[in-house]
Amino acid sequence: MKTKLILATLAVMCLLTQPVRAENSVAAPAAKTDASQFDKIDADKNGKISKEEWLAYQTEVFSKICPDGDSDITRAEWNEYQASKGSAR
Ligand SMILES: [Ca+2]
Ligand SMILES: [Ca+2]
Repeated sequence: MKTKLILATLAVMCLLTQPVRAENSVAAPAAKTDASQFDKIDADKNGKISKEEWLAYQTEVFSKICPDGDSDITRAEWNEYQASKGSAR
């Protein structure tokens, strides 16, 4: 009798852990995305992001947020960029 109770408890515990495993598998692609972003920033592909590579990347991002090229990001430009990022996902 006691063995059946233990087996039933283990079965319930296995069922309860299933959703946690599903969430973990969802997190894996996000880590992969970060790695591909690293590769994108690492322009010379030496496995390190130099300050120059980082600043070049940030300059590229700045240009995307500020398409009029006036060296200032207005709140409207920021909001438009954020909205475009949201729609791209
Ligand atoms: Ca590099
Ligand atoms: Ca601007």
